[in-house]
Amino acid sequence: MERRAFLRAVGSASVVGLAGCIGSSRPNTDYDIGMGAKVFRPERLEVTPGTTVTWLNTNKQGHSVTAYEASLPDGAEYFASGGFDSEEAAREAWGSGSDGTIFEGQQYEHTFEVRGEYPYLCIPHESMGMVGTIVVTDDPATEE
Ligand SMILES: [Cu+2]
Repeated sequence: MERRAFLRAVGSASVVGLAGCIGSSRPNTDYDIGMGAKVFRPERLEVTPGTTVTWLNTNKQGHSVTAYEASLPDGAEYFASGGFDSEEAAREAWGSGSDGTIFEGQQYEHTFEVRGEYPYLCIPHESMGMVGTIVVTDDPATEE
């Protein structure tokens, strides 16, 4: 009798646990932009100011998220995986030791405050068209 009561309690607790964990306990599905073979998905993402965007490398190859510095909105903070404060520094670090690489299953995130368009690239795959754009707007399109 005691054992049955125990099992029933565990059973109902785990159902509650599953319902409450969507998103938080499954980090590999909790991201905004996936990095595929040579592509960011989606390529263009619109968000409201103050949104934290999360990239996840869903691919076996290493990638980077590196902002095009000259194209950022006025007053916007520079962003790049590896934490570099300029595009030049990010490219140099990649060239000398692949610093800033996001490996398979790893994430990178950045919070966007200033409205405008933020084009960015993946350093090793830029020439193959692996580029993307974050658009920060008060009226984002719902496509994601
Ligand atoms: Cu890439």
